Amino acid sequence: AASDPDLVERARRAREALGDRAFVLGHHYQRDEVIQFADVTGDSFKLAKDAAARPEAEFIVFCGVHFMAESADILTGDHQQVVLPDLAAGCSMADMARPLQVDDAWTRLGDAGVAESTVPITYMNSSADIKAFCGRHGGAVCTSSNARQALDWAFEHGEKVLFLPDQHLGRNTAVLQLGLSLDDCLVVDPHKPDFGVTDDELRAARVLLWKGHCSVHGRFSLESVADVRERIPDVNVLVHPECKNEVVTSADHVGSTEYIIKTLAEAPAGSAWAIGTELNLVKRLANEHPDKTVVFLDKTVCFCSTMNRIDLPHLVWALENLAEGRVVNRIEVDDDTEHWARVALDRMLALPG
Ligand code: CIZ
Ligand code: SF4
Repeated sequence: AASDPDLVERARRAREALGDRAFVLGHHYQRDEVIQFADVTGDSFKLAKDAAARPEAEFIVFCGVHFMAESADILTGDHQQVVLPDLAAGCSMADMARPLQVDDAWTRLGDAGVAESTVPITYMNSSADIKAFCGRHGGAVCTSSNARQALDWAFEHGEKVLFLPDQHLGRNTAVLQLGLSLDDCLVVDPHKPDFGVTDDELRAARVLLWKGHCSVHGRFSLESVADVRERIPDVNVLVHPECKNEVVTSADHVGSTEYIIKTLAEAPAGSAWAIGTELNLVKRLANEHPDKTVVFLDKTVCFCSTMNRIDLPHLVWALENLAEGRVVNRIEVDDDTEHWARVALDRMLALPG
């Protein structure tokens, strides 16, 4: 549906009034009505770096979800205020790893005698608290583009990795990129007594996978792949590594959001692509590449519901308030958490390209 013209006009006016004092970031999974006002688009890590490169911007308006706004606050200067247009835009995956649960799991590893030899690695898609946990315990952050380098680094510093919070990215990286076996991986389930694992299993495993997943990417199945191959015989199946291992294994290509965008840009005219990632991005790619067949890798509609909470009315509300001098929905990470999360982020930034 086209955006309400009155709202578009109000957003334009407020944006103009703010000028260089504001910088609007749009995650690739955002709605078109929001993306049209983004000064820059990207995945969560690129956006946080883009914000840090704009020290003159007093207000960073983050059109994305909560953990991304936290990362932007961590990586930008103290004089820059990060605003999330709707505070209810969380991430179900990030919410699956709570600080107290992770502290308890660490105690559990200690009881089994393996905490000292374990390096915690958290995916960017986690709260600042979990990033700080990794910083405090000798670990690092990773993205879907550098998960392999992060695991290699972790195995130089310990015998085991605790991978948070996405079991699928952790498993896919360990098995498909490091050549470990599925049996080297052990799921740690915060909802089971003793985390669902025995001491012997903890001692034998190489990669401990926190039992979290993305509610969008976790939905694609082997049936989705078989079905699209039947409908479009020469289709290229391209999926994000947050998908289940069996889906990634049956796909033709796997990679981060930025990789998906680049692959489509380089694909020859006339080629056909079924994309296993968030629907707003897939629809935008289909519009941008009318010379190619671009379809969503599933028959059912699959937006990220929390990403979609940021809509034009919320963006207008945030921009108009900022333009009138009221800072609304500020996301601010406390100093101690910020320090340790920054330690974990800096370890990622030091990884070999
Ligand atoms: O921006 C990112 O890092 C990604 C891939 C986000 C997401 O929600 O999966
Ligand atoms: Fe979280 Fe998945 Fe939504 Fe990304 S797409 S914000 S990982 S629930």
